[in-house]
This record gives sequence, structure tokens and C-alpha cells, in this order.
Amino acid sequence: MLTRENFAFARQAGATHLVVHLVDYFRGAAPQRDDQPTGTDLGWGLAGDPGRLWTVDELLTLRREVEAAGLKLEAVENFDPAHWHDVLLDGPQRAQQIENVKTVIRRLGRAGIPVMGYNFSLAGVAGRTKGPYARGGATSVGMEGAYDVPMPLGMVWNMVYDPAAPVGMVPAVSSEELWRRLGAFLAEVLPVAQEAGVRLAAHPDDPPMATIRGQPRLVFQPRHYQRLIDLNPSPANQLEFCIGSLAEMTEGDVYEAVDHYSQQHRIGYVHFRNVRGKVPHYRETFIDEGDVDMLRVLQILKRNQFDGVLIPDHTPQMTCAAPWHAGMAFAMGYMKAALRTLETA
Ligand SMILES: [Mn+2]
Repeated sequence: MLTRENFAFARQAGATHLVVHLVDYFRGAAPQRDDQPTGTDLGWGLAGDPGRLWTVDELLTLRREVEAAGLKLEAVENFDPAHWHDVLLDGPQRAQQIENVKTVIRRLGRAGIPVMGYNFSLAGVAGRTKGPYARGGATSVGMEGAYDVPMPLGMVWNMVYDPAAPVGMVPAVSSEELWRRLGAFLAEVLPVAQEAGVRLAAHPDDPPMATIRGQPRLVFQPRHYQRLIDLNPSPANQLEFCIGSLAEMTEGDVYEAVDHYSQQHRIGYVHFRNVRGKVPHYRETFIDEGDVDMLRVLQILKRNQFDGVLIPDHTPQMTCAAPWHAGMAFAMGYMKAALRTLETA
């Protein structure tokens, strides 16, 4: 939640920058605030108001509040499905919704927010389970097998944008068709982003399966990030670089991927989290108990002069009065110490 108290918490935990979510993932759904959504076959909740885009005033007010807490507002993460569902689905409102996306990006630029994170995905972050997966039985998320239950009409990106949609299922499209949609989206939107001084940072598929809900995915192996970069040479075409998702992928090597993409200076910001296992069987862990040597990741980023923002992304919930906050504070403390180690190496 974007409250003054949480901004103070972030600053106290040693954060310098914030990446914020403006989409309410839980609207109309069972409350699970202050934790990652997992949801049901109907996804997380209802998408927002299709007729109301984030305003410059709202964004500026948010930026001022963040700055008043001693932080910088680095990025907004994720478009609202209500504003761009037909861009993803290539539906009848696509042209108008491309304009929505352009408007949001221009407004971010006017509000001085340099990065927009996005996830070009049909099924979205679906198919994960929740359980006592992390150290000491801490509640975390993971995957216990493929999830290809078809997606009902009116749904995309694991949210419902049209509760009155007719009964039926979203027809599956080919992987090539989804890449075509992404390419068209980037070609239309990146020039606007570049002019607005905003970089668009793409998250890989979470979970990184070839299909979820029978729909294709784009970036589910490390090499697919290169295909995305090569689609469009604009310097605004960047990556929301998720170490956890990369580690969950079945091919490649997470350290090689970090080296390869940080050398190209296309990383918008980093999701710095750890995981054990690979799809379709993995679990999100505390930052110091997963398969990834997080210090080695930092060393590679430093060697390649990455100077952007790292965020903890998600962490397991700790058993206490403030499970989310404790998890985040633990990750932040670890990150601060790891960065210090790097400075003195
Ligand atoms: Mn991530």
C-alpha cells in the first residue's frame, strides 16, 4: 500500500528508490492484502476503471510524497488490464487502448518517473500455489505442476476486465502471434516513451512456462529476452530483470544471463529475489536460502557497470505481527550488507 507509513518503512530499511504498483490486484476478491496474490481460476480480482487513467496530478502527488520520505520514485510497475486488455488480446478496442498506454507513458514522463515496468502476457502470473515453502515454514509461493485450465472470456493477465463477458473460453493463440502483438506494441509505444523520457521495462513470464492456461508465453527462457531486445533498437526498450524468474527457467544459466544482458545496458531495474527449483516445480525462498548465489549476481552487475535500481521483488512472509514488512526488511538488510561487501572488495 502506498502510505506514508510504508514510505517511512522503506527508507528505514535502507531503500533509496521505490518501484510502485498502482493496480489494485485484489479488487472484488478475497482480501489478501500485504501479500502476493495467488487467486483462483478467476484470477486475482477485477481490473480497474477502464475510463480512468492515472492522472499527472496523481503521479506528481505520489512522487512528492515519496520524495518527502527521502526516496526517489524510480518506476511504476504494471499497466492496469482495464486500460490495455485489447492490446494483449488484439481485441476490438486495441487502437484506443494503445492510446491509453501512450497517454499513461506521457503522464509518467511529465511527472518525472523514468521507468514503466510491464508484463506482456495473456495468462499473467497464474498457476502458483502458496504454502509453508520457505525456511522455518515461512509462507511463500511456488508451483506444483503445469496449469493449463483455459481462461474464461472477459479475463486477461489473471484479472477479470469484463465480468459481463459471454460464457466461453479465450481461444489459444500461437506463440508467433503473441510475438507479433508485442512487436507491434513496441513499435507504436517506444517512440512515445523515448520522447517522454520513459524507459519501458519488460518482466519475463512468471511462472516461466511455455504455456499457462493453454496460452503461449513470450520470455520463458533466458534467450527470449534477447529476442525481445532485438525486436526494437530503441534505447527505451528495456528489461525488468527478474533474477527469480530467470532462475526458475529450465534452460540457460542465471549468471550467464545476468552477464549477457547487463553487458548490453538494457536492464531497466532488477528484481532481486531467490528461488529453489525450476518450473514446473519451484518455490520462492528467502534471499539467502535459494539456488542463486546473490552475491555472485551483484559482482557480475558491478563488473558490467550496472548502476540502476535493485528491489527485493517478493519475499516469504515471516511469522509475526507484520509478515510482509518483516520479509522485506530481512531482504533489505541482506542486500545492504551484500552491496557493502562489494564496495570493500
Ligand atoms: Mn519479478
